[in-house]
Amino acid sequence: MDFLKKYIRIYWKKYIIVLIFLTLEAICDLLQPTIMSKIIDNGVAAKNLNYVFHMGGIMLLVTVIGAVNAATRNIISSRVSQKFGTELRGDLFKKVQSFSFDNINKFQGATLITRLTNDVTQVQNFAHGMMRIFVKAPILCIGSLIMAVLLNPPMALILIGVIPVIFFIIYLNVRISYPFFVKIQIALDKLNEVMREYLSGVRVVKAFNRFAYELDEFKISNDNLTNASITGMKVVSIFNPIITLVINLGIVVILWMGGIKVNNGSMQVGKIIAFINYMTQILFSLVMMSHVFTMFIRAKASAERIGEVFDQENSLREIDSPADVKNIKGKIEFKNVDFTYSGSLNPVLKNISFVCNPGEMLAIVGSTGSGKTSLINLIPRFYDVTSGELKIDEINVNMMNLKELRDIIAIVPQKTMLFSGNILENIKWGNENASVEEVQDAAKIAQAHEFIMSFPEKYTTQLGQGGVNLSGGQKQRISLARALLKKPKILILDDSTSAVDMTTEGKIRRGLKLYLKNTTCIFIAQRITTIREANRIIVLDNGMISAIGTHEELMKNSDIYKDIYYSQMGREDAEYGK
Ligand code: TTP
Ligand code: MG
Repeated sequence: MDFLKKYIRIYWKKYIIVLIFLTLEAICDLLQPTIMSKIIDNGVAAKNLNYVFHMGGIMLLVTVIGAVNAATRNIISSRVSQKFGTELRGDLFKKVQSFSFDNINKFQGATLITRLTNDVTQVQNFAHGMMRIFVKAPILCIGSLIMAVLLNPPMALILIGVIPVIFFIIYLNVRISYPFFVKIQIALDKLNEVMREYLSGVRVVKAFNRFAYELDEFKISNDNLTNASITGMKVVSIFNPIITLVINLGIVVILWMGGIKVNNGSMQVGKIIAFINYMTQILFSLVMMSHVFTMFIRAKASAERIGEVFDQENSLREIDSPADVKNIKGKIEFKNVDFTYSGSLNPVLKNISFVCNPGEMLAIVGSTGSGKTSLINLIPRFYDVTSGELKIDEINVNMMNLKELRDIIAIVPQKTMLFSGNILENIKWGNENASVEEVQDAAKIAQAHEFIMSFPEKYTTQLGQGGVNLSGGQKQRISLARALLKKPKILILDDSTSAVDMTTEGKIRRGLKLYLKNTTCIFIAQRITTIREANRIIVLDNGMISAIGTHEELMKNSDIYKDIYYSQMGREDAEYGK
């Protein structure tokens, strides 16, 4: 949990200030019962009204000082803990942003989100708790004990008998209930997971009428959470009354012994009341300490989960003095590249070697799962090659600065991803400083301009999360416009017109040809009409290059390519009546 050191360095001074306030607050609390006993014994019992007023004034003053202290301390501690939480969340988010795909894949499902939210809150709560009760409780406990001894040493013996018993009960309570609280946390995690999965897949759930199944899943998780919570609460509900019982027994003993002492004149009533007050303060502080302890255990588990994120070493190493990429022309070279996803045994790409010259248009075809997406993901270093070399203009991509490398590449991913905001903002991801004309030009090439203009709000049309209010083909075209606006040296299209009709695709192709004059373009496509436009075509089969060449060459010497061609042309001939 080294990551906490940073925040300790930042906040220790404020923490000390809080501690001073806390100590003053505790001292005020400790003085009150004694002052009260004096009022009762020397004022009320002796019928000395002046004394009552005088001491009453002092008591009021002590209370006011205590309250002012508490308020100030509360303001500081709330601010500090909130700031700490904000900073911790921010740092975590930054760390997660620096993650490679490999790193992210290691954290399954929603756990990164839970860590960023719930876990940070747990640690933050503990930090706040430390500034509220952590030091005050021991001071109150020990202080009350000292005050009680000063009041009447023989009676203080009762406390010395009662406190260890309470200590022991609290210890048992924590020991027995802690595992249940861990279970509650796990059940909660699971419930979140089911809920999130349902919400993200709600369309499919509805389409397949899987409500009953989802309901069952939810019911199981929900019941688990209920059971764990009930058992946890049961333990707490047994122990809390036992603690109260013990303390009340103590009070009974004090009253009994006190009664005898008052009767024989060796002790005054006020002192007994003060004594009981100190006893309850001790109880209160012990219970507080047990709360802090539970909070500590939960925060510790959370801090460990957060620490795991911070400890993740980025699987993409960056070198200290990266090569200059300013004059990159866009030649791409794969040299004996093998690639295996981490955690998997089978290589996805085997011995891939090819060169794509600057300005060339290279197509990749192959059946689903043949490794096309995996191959192009290596170019912007979404993943690192397992062995072999991947060079751009004779420079190994590992020698480049990641940001600079990704600046020269634009990619239209297979799975379109748009973000909340309007269309203009989404396209401008490609280039924040682009003018409206440039955005429109890019949209025109991507054949998006027309449909965007048909919306009532045109380019300022708001997109729902992930662009839910657009059709698949519309999303793809906006995603393409976004990449084109970047004016990259290397453009990568992963099946990015698969949801666009053939006529529109033809238009996009013609626009791209003009646009791409000085741009290297690698694209993956399924339709032969699209592929044959490329300067060269790679036929990928089961992670290996089975053939490479122009359309004409492949028609002569690649059986796989011929198969693809005939299977489609038959269909397209029919469609076009050729
Ligand atoms: P892909 O490279 O995704 O195959 P593809 O792009 O050729 O297929 P499609 O036409 O359907 O888009 O996958 C190749 C293999 O790698 C496949 O067996 C799944 C596996 N794989 C992973 O294990 N992890 C990943 O993140 C990806 C993308 C693929
Ligand atoms: Mg793919």
